[in-house]
Amino acid sequence: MKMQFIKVMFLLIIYVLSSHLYAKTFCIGHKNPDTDSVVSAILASKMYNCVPAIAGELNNETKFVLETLGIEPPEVITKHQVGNKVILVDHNSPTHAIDGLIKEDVIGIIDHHPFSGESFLKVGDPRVTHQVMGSTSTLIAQEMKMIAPQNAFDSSVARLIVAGIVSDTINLSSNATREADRKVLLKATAEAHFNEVGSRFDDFVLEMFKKKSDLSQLNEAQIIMNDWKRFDDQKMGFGVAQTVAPDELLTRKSELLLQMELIREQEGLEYVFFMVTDTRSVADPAYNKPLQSYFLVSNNREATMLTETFGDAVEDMGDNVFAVKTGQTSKKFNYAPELLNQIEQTSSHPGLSLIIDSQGKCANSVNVMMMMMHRL
Ligand SMILES: [Mn+2]
Repeated sequence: MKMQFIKVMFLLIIYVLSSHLYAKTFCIGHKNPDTDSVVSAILASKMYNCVPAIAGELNNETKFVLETLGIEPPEVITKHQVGNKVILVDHNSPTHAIDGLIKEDVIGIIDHHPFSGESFLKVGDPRVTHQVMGSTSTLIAQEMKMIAPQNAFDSSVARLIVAGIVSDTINLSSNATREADRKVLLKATAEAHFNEVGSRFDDFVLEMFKKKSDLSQLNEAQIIMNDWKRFDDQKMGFGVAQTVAPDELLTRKSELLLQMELIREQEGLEYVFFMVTDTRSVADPAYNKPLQSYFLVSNNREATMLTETFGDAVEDMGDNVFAVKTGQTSKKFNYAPELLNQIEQTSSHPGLSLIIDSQGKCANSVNVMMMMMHRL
């Protein structure tokens, strides 16, 4: 109870600070914004009197969410102006934040990702709200309830909360899901009144999954970097595509593999991972495969690292596809930290050696190099 009082007081202080002291305060999500990060920025803006902002273009899923709910997309900011203040939502470190951001201008962080040494503020700092759970939207929804426990969510706020949680937790199927996510989603769904926007919860969720899966307008580099994080310390890049139609995506495998090598080159990375999560079972109960993540592997370096990290759980499915059968789906809580940990412990990187040979399109490394050079 006492902790709760302190927390409420802290939230009020941040509110007052953000509304009076500074010329402009933004609540902003991470680069390559996803639905949770955009929704969190909008929700935070309602609590802290800050301007909601996003650090890049909206993806298909988020566009659908905002259009359906009749909500204006937040302002896009890609470069920080020193002097403006920011509350970071859904991220905590410079690698994932807008360019030019300095620690002195960060007045708060609300995030569910793990914190590392490079984070702008530390867990335990009163300006930080951090809890391990499935989405930042859950975290902010909890804070809203803390301030006004007896009030129902405004229906438009409730719909946003639903979208943020459903997106980040794969509708509560991801192993990153916590009890808090279930509780808040239940409450928000009851208060969302989807009929007011001509929809139903189930249809809305299904359409979100379909929109997330629609990668047809993107080229292969954009697909890999659509949901992408860099981890500078270990020179690792990690992209994810969640799709209800993995077979459709795999028809573009040769080009995806090639692009992974190009990205390694262009971004100066040692490791490039691209994970495809088959979410069809969530959208289609008759589908007989479980929620499962696969890695597309273009190079022996990643193949070796996957095997060293996940051991017997790794299955080489052939043709550059590796399944990791740990039952996990979460990049931020499982795959990224475990791979980073393993890379850190590896004294020298295994040599680069291309294993792209699917469909004879890039039959040998000379061909691949020629194709790469052609594209540069
Ligand atoms: Mn998130």
